[in-house]
Amino acid sequence: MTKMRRFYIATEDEIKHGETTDVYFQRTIKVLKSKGLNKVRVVAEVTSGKLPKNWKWGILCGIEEEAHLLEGYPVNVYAMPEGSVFYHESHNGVREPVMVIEGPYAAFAHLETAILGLICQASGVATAAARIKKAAGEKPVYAFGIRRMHPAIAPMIDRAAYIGGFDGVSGVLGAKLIGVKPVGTMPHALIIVFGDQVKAWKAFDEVMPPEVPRIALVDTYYDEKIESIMAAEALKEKLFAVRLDTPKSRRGNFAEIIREVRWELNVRGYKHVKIMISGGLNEETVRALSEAGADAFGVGTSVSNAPTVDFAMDIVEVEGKPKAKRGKMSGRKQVWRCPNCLIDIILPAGEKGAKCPKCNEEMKPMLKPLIINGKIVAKLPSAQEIRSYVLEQLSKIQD
Ligand code: PCP
Repeated sequence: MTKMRRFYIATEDEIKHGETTDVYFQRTIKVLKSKGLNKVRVVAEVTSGKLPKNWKWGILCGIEEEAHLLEGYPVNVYAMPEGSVFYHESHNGVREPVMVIEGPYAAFAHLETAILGLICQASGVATAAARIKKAAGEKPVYAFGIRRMHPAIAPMIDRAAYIGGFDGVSGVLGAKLIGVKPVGTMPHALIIVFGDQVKAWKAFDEVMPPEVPRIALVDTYYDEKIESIMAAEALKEKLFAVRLDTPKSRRGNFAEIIREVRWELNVRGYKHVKIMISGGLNEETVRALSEAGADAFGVGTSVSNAPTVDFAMDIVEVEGKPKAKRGKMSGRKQVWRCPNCLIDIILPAGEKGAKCPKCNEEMKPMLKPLIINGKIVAKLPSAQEIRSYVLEQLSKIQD
C-alpha cells in the first residue's frame, strides 16, 4: 500500500532515481539488459523544437538542477552555461543542442523525463521573463505569479523569473533559495479588513520596517485617481509608490488612467510618488503602459504560466558512429557563438571554430563540460551571476 502523502509531488530522491520517468524508459532498460546491450555507449543531445509564440530566442534555465540530477551517474555532460540565449536552429540551419549526454544509454534512460522537465518549464518561464524585462527596459519588474502554480514548484518559478531578468520575486522560499529579499506591496485583504484605505496605509507605514517601500494599493473601493491622492496626502514624503491592480471590469483605457494619476499627483506636488501596476500584464501591455508612465510592474500569470519549451533528447551517436532518427542530424556537434552578435554556427565536434558571418569576430564554443565521469566539474554560478549574464545578452540581442 503506497504511503499516503499530503501533496502529489515527487521527493528529491524520487526525481534523482528516475521514479518520475515515463514507464517506456524502464521497459527499454529491461530489454537492453536482457539482450546484453546495457553497456552500449551513446551520445544524446537535447535540442528545442520551434519556440513558442514565434519567439526567435530562448533563455536556457534549469542547468544547475540537471547537474544535481545527473551527478553520480556514469556519464559525461556538456551544456551551455545556464542563462545562455539559445535558438531552435543555428545560423547555418542546424538544430541547436543546449546539452549533450554521453555514456551507456541504459544508465540514464530512466532520467530522460526529468532531464527534459527540468529545462522545458524553467526555460519557458525564464524566456517569458526576459522578454518582459526587455519590454520594461530599466524599469523594475517583479514576479507575482507563484499563486498560479503548484506550491511545490514556486521556488523554481521564482528562480527562473529572476534569472530571466526580473528585479525581484514575491515568494518567501523562492527568494531565500536564490539569496535575495522577497518583494511585495499589500493585498486588497489588508484594506478590506481595516475597512478604510487610509487606516490600512497608515498602519502599514507604522508597522513595516524602514527597508520595506511604502507602496499603497489604490483600487480597492474608489477610483484610482482619488485613492492615489488620498494615499499621497496620508503618507506624504513616505509614500514610495501607488499600486494600481485595477479589476478587469474597471480597466477601460488603463494607459489613460495611469496618465491621469500621474497628472493629479504631479499638480499636487507628489512627483516623487511612483506608479506601480499589476494584474493581467504581459510583454505587450508592459511595453505600452511603460510608455504611458508606469514606473514598475508586478507580473504573474504570463510568466509563471509561460508556455514550455519543446526540448527533446535524441541519440546522435552509438559507440562513436554517427546515428540518428529521421529529422535529426547525426554525430556529436559544437555550437560556435559570436560574442558580439550572438549568432551561432554549428559544426561537427572536432572541427575548428568559425568566424562570425556578420562581424568576422572569432566565435566561441558554447557546449562546455558540466559533468565528467559523474562528477560535477563546472562552477555552478549563483542566480545573481546568471541574471547578470542574461541582462548582458539581452542588451545585445535583436528581437
Ligand atoms: C493579484 C496580485 C498579483 C497580481 C494580481 C498578479 O491581485 O496582486 O500580484 O496578477 P496576474 O497573475 O494577472 O499577472 P489580486 O488577485 O487582486 O490579489 P491581491 O489583493 O492579493 O493583491
